[in-house]
Amino acid sequence: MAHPKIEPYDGPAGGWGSAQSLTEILLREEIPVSGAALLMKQNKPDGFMCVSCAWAKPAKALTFEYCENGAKATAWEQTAKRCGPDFFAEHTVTELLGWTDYALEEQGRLTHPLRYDATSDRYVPVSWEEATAAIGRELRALEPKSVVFYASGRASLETSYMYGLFARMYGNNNLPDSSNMCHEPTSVGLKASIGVPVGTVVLDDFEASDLLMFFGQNVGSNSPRMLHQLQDARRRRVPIITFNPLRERGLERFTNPQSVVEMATRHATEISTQYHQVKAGGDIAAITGMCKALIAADREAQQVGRPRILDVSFIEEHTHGFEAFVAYCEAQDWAALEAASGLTRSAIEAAATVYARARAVIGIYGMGLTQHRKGTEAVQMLVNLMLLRGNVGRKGAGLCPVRGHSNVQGQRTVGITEKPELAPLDVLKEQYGFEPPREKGLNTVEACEGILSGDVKAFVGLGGNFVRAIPDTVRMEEAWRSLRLTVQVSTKLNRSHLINGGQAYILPCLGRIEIDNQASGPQAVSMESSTSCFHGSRGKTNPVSDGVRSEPWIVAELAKATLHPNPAISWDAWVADYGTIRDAIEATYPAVFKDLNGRLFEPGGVHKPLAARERRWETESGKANFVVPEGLDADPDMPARSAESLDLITLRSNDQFNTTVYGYDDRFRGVKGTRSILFMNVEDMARLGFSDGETVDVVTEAKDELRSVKGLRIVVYDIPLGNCAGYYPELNPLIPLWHHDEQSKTPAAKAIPVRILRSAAPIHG
Ligand SMILES: Nc1nc2c(c(=O)[nH]1)N[C@H]1C(S)=C(S)[C@@H](COP(=O)(O)OP(=O)(O)OC[C@H]3O[C@@H](n4cnc5c(=O)[nH]c(N)nc54)[C@H](O)[C@@H]3O)O[C@H]1N2
Ligand SMILES: Nc1nc2c(c(=O)[nH]1)N[C@H]1C(S)=C(S)[C@@H](COP(=O)(O)OP(=O)(O)OC[C@H]3O[C@@H](n4cnc5c(=O)[nH]c(N)nc54)[C@H](O)[C@@H]3O)O[C@H]1N2
Ligand SMILES: [Mo]
Repeated sequence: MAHPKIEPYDGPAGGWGSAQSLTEILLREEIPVSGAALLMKQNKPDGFMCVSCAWAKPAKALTFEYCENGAKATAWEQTAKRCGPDFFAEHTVTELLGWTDYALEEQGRLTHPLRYDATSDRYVPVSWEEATAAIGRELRALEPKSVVFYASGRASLETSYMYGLFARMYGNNNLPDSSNMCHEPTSVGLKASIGVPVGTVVLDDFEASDLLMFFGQNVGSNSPRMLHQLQDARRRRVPIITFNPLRERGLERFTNPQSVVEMATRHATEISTQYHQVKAGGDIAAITGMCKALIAADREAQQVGRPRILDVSFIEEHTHGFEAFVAYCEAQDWAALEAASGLTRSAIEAAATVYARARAVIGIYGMGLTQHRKGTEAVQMLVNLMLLRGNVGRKGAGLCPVRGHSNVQGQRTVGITEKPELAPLDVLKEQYGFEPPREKGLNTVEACEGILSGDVKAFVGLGGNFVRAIPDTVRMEEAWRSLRLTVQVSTKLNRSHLINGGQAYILPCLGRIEIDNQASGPQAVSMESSTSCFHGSRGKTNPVSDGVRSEPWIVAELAKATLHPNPAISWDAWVADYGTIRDAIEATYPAVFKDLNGRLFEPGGVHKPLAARERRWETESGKANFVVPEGLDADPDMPARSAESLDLITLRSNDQFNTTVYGYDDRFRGVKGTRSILFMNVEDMARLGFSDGETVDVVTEAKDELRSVKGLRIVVYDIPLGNCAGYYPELNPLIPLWHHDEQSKTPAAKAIPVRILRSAAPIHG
C-alpha cells in the first residue's frame, strides 16, 4: 500500500474528483468499456436497480441515473476477477484470516459452492446437490429455535419472501436483518409516533418543500443521487439546515458531474445554509431546544395577536400528548440543552427561526440519529418537531429516513422480521396450510447473545458480512467458532466465511446486474426504495460463472432439502417463473402489492400505500403522538466518565459500502492510503497530551471486559470537543454488545465511550 497521506480536500462533492475516482475503479476491476455502457441501464425503468443505496428512482431518469458510489458498486460486482476453487486450494483459511477485508473481496466473484474441510483447513469445491442435501440434513437434526436466518438488505422482494417463509415453515421467527443494525429505530419510533414504520415523503415532495433539514446523514458518500434533489432545492433558494458533528463535503457543496457547464466552470452549489456541528448524541437536546424556542415564539405571537407559530388546528385534530410535550420542553434549561447538544442557544434558535417560517419541511436523517443508546427517542424527537407545525401528511413535508441497503425496506415489507406481529401469520397459515411459529424470534443483538451463550447453533446468511458488521467483533468471532453450521449465500469472499462453524458452506449467487435465466426465460426481480416505491429490475450482463445460482433458486433448494413437501407450495414452479412468486406475494399482501406483476416497470415505481401520508394514524392512540424523551443524555447508563473519556463515532468513508472496502482513500475527508485513523479535535488532543500523526490505541470505557483497537493514527479534524471518529468496521471490536438503542436494540455505533492510550506497538495500514 502507498504511504498514507492526510491533506484537506477542498473540492466539492461530485465534480472532477468523483469522475476520476470512478475511472480508477473501472480500470482496476478491468471493465472500462462494458462498465460504462452498463451504467447507462442503472436505475432506469426496465434497467437494473443499483446495488448500492436505496435512494428513490425518478420516473424521468437522468441520462446517467447513477452516482460515483453506485457506479463503484456496479464495478465491484461486475469485476472481471474470479475467486474459484484454485484460489481456495492455494490458501488455508487460517492464512486468509490475516488478510484485510479489501484483499478478500478484491479476489473477485465467487464461482463455485464450497465446503470447509477441517483436515486441510481449506474450502473445497462441493456440488450444489451435496451442499444443499448436507445443509438440509443438519437443519433437520437441529432444534429450529437454535437456528438463525439472517438477511442483509440486498436480496429482492421475491427472494426475501421465500426466505422468510422458509424460516417460518422450518419453525422459527429468527429473522434478524441488517436493518436491526441500521434503521430499526425508524421502524420502532415512527410506528409508535405516526403509525407507519417507514418514511412518509416521496420524490415529488422535494419539489414542493421549502426547507430541508438533515440529521446525521452523509448524503455525498452514502446516497449521492439525492444531491440532485438538493441542488434543485438550492436553485429554488430552499434553505438546508444540517446537524452533523463533522462538516461533510456533500452537505457543504456539490458540483454535478453530469453537467458539462458545471464541470467546465468548476461551479459548485452551496448545499447547507446553516451547519450545526452538534455533539454525537446531542440531537435530542438540539431538537428539544428548537421545540422550546418555537413554543416560546408561539406564546409571544399569541400575546401580541400575531399569527400563531404552531399549527394549532393540526395539533388539536391530529395529535396526542401535546400538553405533556410542551411541559417537557418548557422545563428544560438552556444551559443544559447547550451542554448536551454542544450548540449555543443562539444557533439552535437560528434553526428554529428558519423552521418557523417554512411552509413545508422535510426532515431527513440517517445513522447519526439512529445508532445511539437513545436512537428511537431521537427519531421520535424529530417527529415531535415536525408535528408542531403539521409537517407530516402534507405535500412537500414529512419524514425521510434514508435507508441503507437497496432493498432493506422491502425485505421487512415481505416478512423478514423477528417480530411475529409484523408478519401476516394467519394469512400465511391459510395460504400454505402450516402452523407458523408465534414466538418472538431473535434480532441481531439477540442472535449474537444466543451465539455467545451457546443457545444458537447454526447461522444461515442471505448476503451480508454479519461477523464483521456486528458489534464486539473480537468476542463474537471467538464464540462463532462453536457454531455447528454456518451457511453464507454470497457474491464475494469476506470475513464471515473465514470464521466458520463446524460445518461451513459458501453458496455463491448471481448478482442483480446479471441475467437470471430460468425455465420460463430471463427473470426480473423487484425491490422497494427509501420512499416506499416498488421497482422491477432486470439483469443485463452474463452470469459470472456457470457455477453460481440465483438467490431464489438457492433458497428453494435449501427449503426443499430441509422441509417436508407441502402441496400448497411448488418451490420449483416459483423458481421457474418469478412472476408466480410475485403472485404469491400479492396473495399474502393484497392491499400493498396490488397488480405487482402488471406494474413492475412503471416509471417512478409503484407507491406503497402509507396511512400517515393521508393523516390516518395507525397508532395506539389513533393520533400522531408527541413522545416525551426520558432525558437529554444520549447514553444513560454509562458509569461515571473519566476526564479522558471521548465519544467515538464510527463512520463510512467515501470508498466503501459497509464492510466492502473499495479502497483506502476518503477523498472528502482528505485521507489517502489508510483506514487506521482517529479523527480528533485539536484541543482534546492537546489537553490529553497527544500530537497530530501520533499512533495510538483506543480502549472502550466500559464496565465489563477490556476492548481495544491498536495502531490508529491521530488526524486533527474539525469535530466537536469530546468527540472522536474513525472507520467502521475496523473499530467494531470497541462496541460492547450491550451498547445498543434501548428500544430497538440497534447497536449504538455513533457514541462509544472510549479512552486513548499511547500506542504500545505502532501498526500502520
Ligand atoms: N457509498 C456508500 N453508500 C452507502 C453505504 C456505504 O457504506 N457506502 N451504506 C448504506 C447503508 S447500509 C446505510 S445504513 C447508509 C448509511 O448512511 P448514513 O446514514 O449517512 O451513515 P454513516 O456513514 O454512518 O454516517 C452518518 C452521519 O452521521 C453523522 N453523525 C454521527 N453521529 C451523529 C450524531 O450524534 N448526530 C448527528 N446529527 N449526526 C451524527 C456522521 O458525521 C455522518 O455524517 O448508507 C447506505 N449507502
Ligand atoms: N460500527 C458500525 N457498525 C455498523 C454500522 C456502522 O455505521 N458502524 N452500520 C451498520 C449498518 S447500517 C448495516 S446495514 C450493517 C451492514 O451489514 P451487512 O449487510 O451484513 O454487510 P455488508 O457489508 O453490506 O455485506 C457485504 C457482503 O454481502 C455480500 N453480497 C453483496 N451483494 C450480494 C448479493 O447480491 N447477494 C448476496 N447473497 N450477497 C451479496 C458480499 O459477499 C459482501 O461481502 O452494518 C452495521 N454495522
Ligand atoms: Mo444500513
